[in-house]
Amino acid sequence: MTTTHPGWPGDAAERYRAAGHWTGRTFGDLLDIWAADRPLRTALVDGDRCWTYSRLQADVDRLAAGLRRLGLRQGDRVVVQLPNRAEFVLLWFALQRIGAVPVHAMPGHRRTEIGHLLHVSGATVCVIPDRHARFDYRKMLLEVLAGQPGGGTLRRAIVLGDPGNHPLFTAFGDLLAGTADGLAHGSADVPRDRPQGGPAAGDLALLLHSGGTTGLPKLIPRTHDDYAYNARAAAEICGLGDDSVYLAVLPIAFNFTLACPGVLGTLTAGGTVVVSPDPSPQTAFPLIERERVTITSLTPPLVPHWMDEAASTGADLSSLKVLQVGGARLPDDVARALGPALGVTVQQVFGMAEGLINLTRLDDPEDLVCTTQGRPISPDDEILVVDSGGAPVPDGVAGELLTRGPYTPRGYYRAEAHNRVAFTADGFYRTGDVVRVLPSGHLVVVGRVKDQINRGGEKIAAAEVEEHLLAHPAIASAALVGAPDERWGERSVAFLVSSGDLPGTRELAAFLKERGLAGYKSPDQVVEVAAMPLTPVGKIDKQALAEMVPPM
Ligand code: OOB
Repeated sequence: MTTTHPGWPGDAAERYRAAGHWTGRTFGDLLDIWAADRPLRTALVDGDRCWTYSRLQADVDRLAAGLRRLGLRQGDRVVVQLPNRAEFVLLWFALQRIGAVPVHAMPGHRRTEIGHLLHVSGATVCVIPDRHARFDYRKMLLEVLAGQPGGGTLRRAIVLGDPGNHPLFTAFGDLLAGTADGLAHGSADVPRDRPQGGPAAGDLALLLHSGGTTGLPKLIPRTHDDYAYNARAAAEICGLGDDSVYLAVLPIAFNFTLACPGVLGTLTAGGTVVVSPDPSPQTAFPLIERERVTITSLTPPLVPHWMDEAASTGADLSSLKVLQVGGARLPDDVARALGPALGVTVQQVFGMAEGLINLTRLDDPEDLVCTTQGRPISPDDEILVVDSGGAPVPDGVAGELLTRGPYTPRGYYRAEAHNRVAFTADGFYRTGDVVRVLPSGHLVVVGRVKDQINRGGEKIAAAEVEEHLLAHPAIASAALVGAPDERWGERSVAFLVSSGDLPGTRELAAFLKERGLAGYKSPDQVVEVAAMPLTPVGKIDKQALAEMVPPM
């Protein structure tokens, strides 16, 4: 037990080591092994910039040296909010080299989410782009700081692009060039700066944020040992090798894109990672053609766009062999149509930042691929399916999925009270997902018991949004529920009891934006009710509300 989060018990850790899952290597060690093994192979491509494994290692070392000169030390947390650029990968490994811990933020996160991540993690440094998708991240960060009495723990922000002239900001480019902050002893060809010591494989490697159910999202502590195994196991199942080319279209900060097998799995296998600046097929298809991409991953709402574009353009997608889809439920009929439409093998991915990853296998029969969300990637993933009283259900019956295993941490970061609810006494994580297990071990996701809306892969914690809605002067009571939706799979519907002139959907979105909430959390639909339906114990009856949603 560390002070910030519970670790795996000694006997479990011993088993995971003995089984060869945990290898005792940090991500810094791995980068060195890869660079020695295949120095001249291409590791990373972003537009017309390209890194061999050896150049990747050299740039990571230079960046790590720059970060150290900035004062970053082992164990420091760093909030990373970068779009899909090669610099994300360089920075991530440079932090690993130092033993500093990236705290993953999504490009869509705004003041509220970033403020929360900084606060919970106690990060001293934040890394942002200057502008991205018509949004100024520097301005946002200054607003976050202005809103933190005492300024919090943040000391420095590294800006990819133009840092402007605020003293908080340092240019990413200067760090890489060794010229940051007038630290003149750095130069473009600094020797490798590798102090003795450094992180151990059991140390914290990164903090992922959970989709959240109650209140604000929790942070998930992932270690070098567990996360490297996650990426390696997924890469093996996907048959990745040194001829694999992975296109990162979803945000690299997303666990799916980074490690399932994604960027890290591809690098583990000796392949090439190509970065796509956005997930549109108009951007991705030319990259697939030019770089001969073999595998990529999508969330379900993107699938129809990719299928439409494939039918209407002459782009050569013949190199693409595997298309992973996950993050939200892929409808069975879409799964069936997708393979033939793109000429690919479809793989369903049911994963979570908390750990457990399920994949359909590339040689699974079509029926399993199209109607299930895969099976666990590790032989040591433990699965329990329980009823509402916590008792195991008979085989094949739906119930809540509980899990523990070699890459599913035993608790959230700095969340002792919540951990007692989110995990069982013997360390199983309560996923909140309702599944059915088939005799083959494949899971079918049939529902959810957590108070969360999955809007096409983006998770919305109802409680968080409700709290913001209640801050509106015209709203007396608020409840957010999900409703089936053609485009998103699920949309968010706000049921509101008014205490004045009730705002419409647009007005509400502007109100929530003003409060610094990420845009995807704004309700898609607003429904006024005179009073909330209540359960026998007097709670808002969300099941009743879900049945009251009018068509949009
Ligand atoms: C992935 O991770 P998170 O942490 O954003 O969300 C996890 C939750 C799961 O508990 C489940 O409720 C839902 O997202 N989910 C799915 C699903 N994949 C995720 N529900 C139905 N079908 C699926 N295929 O979303 C994530 C992490 C790693 C890989 C892939 C997805």
